[in-house]
Amino acid sequence: MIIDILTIFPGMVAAPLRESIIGKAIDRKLIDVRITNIRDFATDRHHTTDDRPFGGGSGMVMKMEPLVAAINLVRDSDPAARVILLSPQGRIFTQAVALELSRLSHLCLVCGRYEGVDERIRRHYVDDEISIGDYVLTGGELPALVVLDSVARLVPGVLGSDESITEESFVGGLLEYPHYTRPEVFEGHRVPEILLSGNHGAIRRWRRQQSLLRTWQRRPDLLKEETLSSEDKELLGEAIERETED
Ligand code: 4GX
Repeated sequence: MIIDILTIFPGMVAAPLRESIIGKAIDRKLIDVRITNIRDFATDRHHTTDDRPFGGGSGMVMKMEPLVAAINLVRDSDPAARVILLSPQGRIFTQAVALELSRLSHLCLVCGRYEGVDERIRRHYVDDEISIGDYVLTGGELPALVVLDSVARLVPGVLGSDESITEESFVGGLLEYPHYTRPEVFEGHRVPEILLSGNHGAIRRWRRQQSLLRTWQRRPDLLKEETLSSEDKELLGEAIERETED
């Protein structure tokens, strides 16, 4: 998969991509990340990338010309590239969207700054607009990294067997069960006895029950989506009863 990132702060996206699993995926050529400085496409003496808004008011708007030149270079190289603008006005990014994007051969992530981009960019030069959530950031660079990270880990081969893809449990609508590792007792805090029992059937049931209980407690909105089996309903009922005892 090819992922282009168009930004006026290339250093901000380059550094995190060298680390960890994504860095390794790039080294292994499983993903090809290309970072383009939009400023390189500005043709004026000061390499200007922003301008004052028509109609007046405070704040600046990204200029059309350099941004369109950068987008066109990507499109000309590959008409199949999906050009995505990161913006608070986009559709909300979820695991389902990550899965959708991971099946594409080429993404082009456009990072806006200032008050945003000229409306004609959105309307005529991008294919998709994505928001990573309802809060305001200073630019699209961190959202682009969020999208890249979650999409890249779904590309076959990027995760090793030790970091297997567990989001079926998330796409499927439930939160993860609690995890423990050694030591068995830490400052008096014990690991749940059942995990040490060696009874794999009982462990599987306990984990499912914990997932159900957690989702019910913390994200009841997710539970509504999930159609629970009769065993799930029993497990959840029992856990809720235990929680609300005395
Ligand atoms: N999820 N921001 C983008 C500038 C901007 C505004 C409009 C294009 C169009 C954000 C988010 C986010 C702040 C990044 C405004 N660029 N992006 N920036 N939340 O808050 O994606």
